[in-house]
Amino acid sequence: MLKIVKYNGEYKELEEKLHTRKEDISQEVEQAVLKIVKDVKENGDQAITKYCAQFDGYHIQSRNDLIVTEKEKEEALERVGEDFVRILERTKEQLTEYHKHQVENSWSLYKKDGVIMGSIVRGIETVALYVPGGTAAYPSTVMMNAIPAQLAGVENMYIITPVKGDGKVADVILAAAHVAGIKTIYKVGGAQGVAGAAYGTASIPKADKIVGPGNIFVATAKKQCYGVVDIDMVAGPSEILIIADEKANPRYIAADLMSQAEHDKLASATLITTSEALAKEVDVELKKQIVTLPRREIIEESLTNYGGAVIVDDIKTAFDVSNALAPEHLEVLVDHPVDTLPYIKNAGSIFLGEYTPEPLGDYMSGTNHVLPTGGTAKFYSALGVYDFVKHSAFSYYPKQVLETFKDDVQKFAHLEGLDAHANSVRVRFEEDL
Ligand code: HSO
Ligand code: ZN
Repeated sequence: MLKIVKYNGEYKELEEKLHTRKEDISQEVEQAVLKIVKDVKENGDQAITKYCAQFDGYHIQSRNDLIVTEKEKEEALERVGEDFVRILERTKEQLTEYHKHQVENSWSLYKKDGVIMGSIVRGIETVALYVPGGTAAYPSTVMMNAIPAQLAGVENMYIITPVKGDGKVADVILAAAHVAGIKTIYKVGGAQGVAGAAYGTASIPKADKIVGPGNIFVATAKKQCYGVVDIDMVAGPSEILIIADEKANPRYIAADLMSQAEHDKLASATLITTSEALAKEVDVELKKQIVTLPRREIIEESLTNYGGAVIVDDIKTAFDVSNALAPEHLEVLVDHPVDTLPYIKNAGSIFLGEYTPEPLGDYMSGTNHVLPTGGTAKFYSALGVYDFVKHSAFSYYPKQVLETFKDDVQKFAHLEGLDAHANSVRVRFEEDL
């Protein structure tokens, strides 16, 4: 099942294969979404009602139909049971403990001459979290978005999520929203939900940022609304890369490769190892374990198309290849794994040692599971508190300090041909002309 190849000094081929697994946005999707966004922008709730009926079979009669009620939330909490609520609470604690280190303080500089300047860090005021419908609605993703947002000081966070004709939002999503402290949930998704959040309607408050995963229509709508609102990065298919030496456990490697392969037929799972014998053992393990897994068809397809083992001469080469691929998740299964951190340049999230399996990070290690994919870990970071804040610069200059700058600023302004700029400084030091 696992293609085993010897590394030939070239990662172009590997890179190309892994970094082009995108769903192409067709002209039709682009056009259809454009129409929906424009309609929602112009006609608000009326357009939303129309599209919810048309695409989801959900018939909104009154404004109340758009919002999850307290009763619905209570019933959902009861149905999921105490143990799941406890798990969500533990997840919240873990995420909070990790992410609170990302909280950035405002700062100010008091100069000797009386100048004061600095930067104020504030949470984005209103954030909409998109939660997909159906089986791809993960309560863990609700937590991964909500906790950093709260730590950032976001005041209003609400969920938008599609519902079918019965108007039901999954219990696990309502439970996660409850534990994460998200009070308002709108039963609208798709491009119309994104547009509603981006422009605001009579029922849906305008958001300043829209985050969360969604299908091609959602991703396209987010892209089209970017600029009116901020958006998070568009997530590509999941990927895992495992660096292992000859002592690593093939059982664990096989299990971890499949954990990401099961997400999606386009997911990728790669092993880079110094030991061909290990790669062969992993293959045996894959075949053994896959029969026990309900999503084996997806796993098989993604492993066949985007999986593989690369045999390298030494561990240093393994890190070079990994850095070039910039995987979303990187597991390091070698002796003294923590000592390898200096060699890792590009990776969304790094899992060190055999008792830090990637799925721990998907749920409860405390790190975020919203991560850059498709090689974008070269320039993007894991979702964090920093994604939910903005910085306002401030400065205060006393008259005598401005005076020392007045000539230079005027010259600078004249050089740029902006006389009114020069004038703004000059009038402060000259009597009426
Ligand atoms: N591994 C996924 C996130 C996830 N896993 C959610 C389980 N639930 C992101 O790459
Ligand atoms: Zn996962």
